[in-house]
Amino acid sequence: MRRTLVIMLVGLLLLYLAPGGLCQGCAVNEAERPLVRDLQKKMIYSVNVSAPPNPSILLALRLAQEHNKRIEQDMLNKLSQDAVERAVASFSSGQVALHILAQQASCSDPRCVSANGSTINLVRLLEQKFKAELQNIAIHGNPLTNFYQLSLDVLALCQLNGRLSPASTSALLSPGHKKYYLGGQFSVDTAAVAILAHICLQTRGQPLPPKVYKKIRQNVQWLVDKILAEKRRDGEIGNIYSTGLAMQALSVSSSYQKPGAWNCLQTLHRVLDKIPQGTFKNPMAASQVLSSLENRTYLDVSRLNCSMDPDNLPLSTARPTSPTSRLPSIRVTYTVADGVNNTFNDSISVTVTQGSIFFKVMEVTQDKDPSKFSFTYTQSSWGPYITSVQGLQADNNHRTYWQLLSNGIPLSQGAGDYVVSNSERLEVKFTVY
Ligand code: CBY
Repeated sequence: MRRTLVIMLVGLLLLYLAPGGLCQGCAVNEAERPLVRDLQKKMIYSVNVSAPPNPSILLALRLAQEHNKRIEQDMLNKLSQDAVERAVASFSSGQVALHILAQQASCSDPRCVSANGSTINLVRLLEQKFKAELQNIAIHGNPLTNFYQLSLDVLALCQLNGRLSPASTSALLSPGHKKYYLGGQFSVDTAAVAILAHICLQTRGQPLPPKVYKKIRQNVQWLVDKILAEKRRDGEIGNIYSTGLAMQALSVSSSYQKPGAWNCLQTLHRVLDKIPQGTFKNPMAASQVLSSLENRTYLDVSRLNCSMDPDNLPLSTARPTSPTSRLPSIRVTYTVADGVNNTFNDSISVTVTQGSIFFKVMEVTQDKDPSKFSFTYTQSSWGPYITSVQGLQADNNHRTYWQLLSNGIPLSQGAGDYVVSNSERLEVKFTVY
């Protein structure tokens, strides 16, 4: 009797210490499934006819366990149409990569995407866009976009057996401050996607020459250690918005971690706890966290079998609407400042209704005093991205951007999501990253 007990305890201990630790079984249980369903529905309802379709959303829905086939097919058609119409001229390399992954996850061939009588080869297009990124690095020292997108590019090219040299790729994604740090802060998001890209290189295609194999292992070890160093006591890794990607990366790199280095279930529960608080109401945020809740990663897209999918996510036709009520006013101060050359620093106090977002404050002040507070923005997949204030433009080649702050602390949400509070000191500051 005692022997059986001892064997059972040893067994449990071994399970705990096994590579990946508690992560075997690090997915939601049936009781938690409604939270995942909630995220899926939010993503589906967020689809807006006037905004471009978002490949990250379809990618995440395809990696989920429950499906609504009609909606997924509809999204795929819209993405194909968008790719045919806009990809060559206006997609960044990372956008092409995400479109490729979304197509592959839908069991559709990214080399042959058709809509309205036209066809495009997204893999060839990505090869060209990736080349342009490398040329920009050679000329300006920076890619056209950033190392997050370069990692997405490598991941997509690797998964689709596109043209890619493992030797130069491992040099490209090797440790480096300018690659993996944004404004002095280690970018967990970037490192996470880089890990997925490296693991793909390790496991796909021809066996690697020993030197390249070693280099890849060194890169991954550095990236894993850096990510683990960003782990917080509450289970978040980086911040809550990088945690989903970090979970994907750590779950495919368990052989690089010391036993017990990461408690996957703690992180999973931290994320689940945040869902009812509306933390992932931005559909892009939801898309980046969903797959980790199902214990899936972007490396799984090539393994999906679409014909086996259940069609078991029914949706009510009525979209949820938020109640409208009269809200009290609040007062905030708003500052715009050139923190790079110190050419201007202007402040104003404004009144907005309670529950207003940062972007609203910017619009109200622009109307009040356009000479000081005029700004421009572009619509990104995350929402409005501020590109200039008082005519001063953010410039990727100079690594400048408009940083959002509250009471002197950089925000972890964009202008379209961050809800402001009474007597808050808001600032938009020209900064180098
Ligand atoms: N996607 C990309 O190219 C973006 C990659 C990313 C690392 C991204 C975060 C990570 C992700 N998971 O998607 C990223 N941000 C980058 C690279 C950048 C830089 C963009 C310029 C470039 N080189 O391409 C830059 C300028 C440093 C940057 N992010 C700025 C900002 C601020 C935007 C302010 C503005 N001008 O509107 C802001 C708001 C930070 C601030 N306080 O000013 C910001 N980023 C935030 C908060 C975020 C997070 C968004 C979270 C949220 N809920 O809204 C982020 C997830 C993300 C998007 N940035 Co950047 C990081 C995080 O907090 N975990 C590829 C494309 C195809 O989709």
